Amino acid sequence: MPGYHPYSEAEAIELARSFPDVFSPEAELSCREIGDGNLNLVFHITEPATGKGLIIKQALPYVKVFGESWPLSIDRARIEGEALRIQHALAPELVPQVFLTDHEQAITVMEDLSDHVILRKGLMDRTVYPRFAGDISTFLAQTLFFTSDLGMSQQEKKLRQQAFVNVELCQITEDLIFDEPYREHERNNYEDAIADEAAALRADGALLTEIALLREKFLTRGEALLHGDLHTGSIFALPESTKVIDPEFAFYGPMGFDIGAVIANLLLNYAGQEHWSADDASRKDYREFLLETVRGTWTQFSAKFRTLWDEHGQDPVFSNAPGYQDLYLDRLLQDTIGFAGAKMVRRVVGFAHVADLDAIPDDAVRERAKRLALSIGKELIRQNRSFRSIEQAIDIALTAAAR
Ligand code: SR1
Ligand code: MG
Repeated sequence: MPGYHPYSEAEAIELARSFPDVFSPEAELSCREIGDGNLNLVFHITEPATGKGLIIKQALPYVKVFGESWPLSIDRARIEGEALRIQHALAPELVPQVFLTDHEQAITVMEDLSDHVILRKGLMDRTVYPRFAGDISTFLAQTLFFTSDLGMSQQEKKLRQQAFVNVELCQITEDLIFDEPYREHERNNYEDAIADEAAALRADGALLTEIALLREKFLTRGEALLHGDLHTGSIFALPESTKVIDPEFAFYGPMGFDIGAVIANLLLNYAGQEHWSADDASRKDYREFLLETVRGTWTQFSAKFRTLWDEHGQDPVFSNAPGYQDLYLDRLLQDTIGFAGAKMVRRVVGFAHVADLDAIPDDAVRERAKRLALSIGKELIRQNRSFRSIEQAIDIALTAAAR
């Protein structure tokens, strides 16, 4: 990494000054390092006098939450910058604008979105996002369709796949989602209170087979350019706006992995609603909003994806084969459900968790919420290949919560 070094706040301010369209030359700027994810530095530079701001994100050469003994390629910053540009072109209202990428310093300079809230926090505060299902389904349909063999030149797609070979970040997913939770591993992380659940995962042959099938799909199916880590910490939201950030895990993979990530994280928050008393009417209301958003994400995605296919399909064999589109969408729903389940399980017993569950202060309630998340996740995994409708996922969540 010749020349690379992690930036100080003073260096971030200096870089920000080279954006005269945002800051005037004499501006008083302030800077805060606000990175709360697992991997990167994120500087928020603002000019208090005008309220204008910029975000400067820099990849560290190791996993920040683990330490320098877990090295990680900074090439992920190049991948993130390129993915953001492609996704912004396909869904301009839903992805921030990138102003600069510097591959040597692993830096991406982008639009300030600090008026938005990280969706995970918004959901934990029980904010209702009426636009979210519509927005995220548009993001998913546009980015997945137009980067796939259905919606772009199949020759250009092969060339693009080369630019998105993301070996180390994919390995994180392969290990943390499709391997470690299903065996004893030093990186697994669960409370003693649910050790029985972790042991049961390791002994559940039918579940292990489904995980093997999902792992195989993740490893081998280069269907579209994925975001690759589309959890609710990778989304900024307001009730009237949605912005998808952080595609450093981008690679060519199975479409259902992105759709499943959204659904999994809505359902993790659904399980986290145990925090509120069962007598609290707003717990029921908020869960209804979450399930409606799960339903809307899939139904609106599939309708938009079909329309794009009908209007912009590039492959006459695919477009002219009777029933092929239906079979494709059926299989995509099944993949989505399987990946959603795997993503729920890993957030309870694997290395990296979610605050929707971990931040519940009461031990007994937190344990109940984690058991609920596991029960929904396992059922999604078990049943994924027999799914015909998103309503089955809603029924699984309702039944598990009623127990
Ligand atoms: C080692 S990184 C842990 C997790 O953080 C990222 O956001 C991904 O979800 C990854 O699995
Ligand atoms: Mg991230």
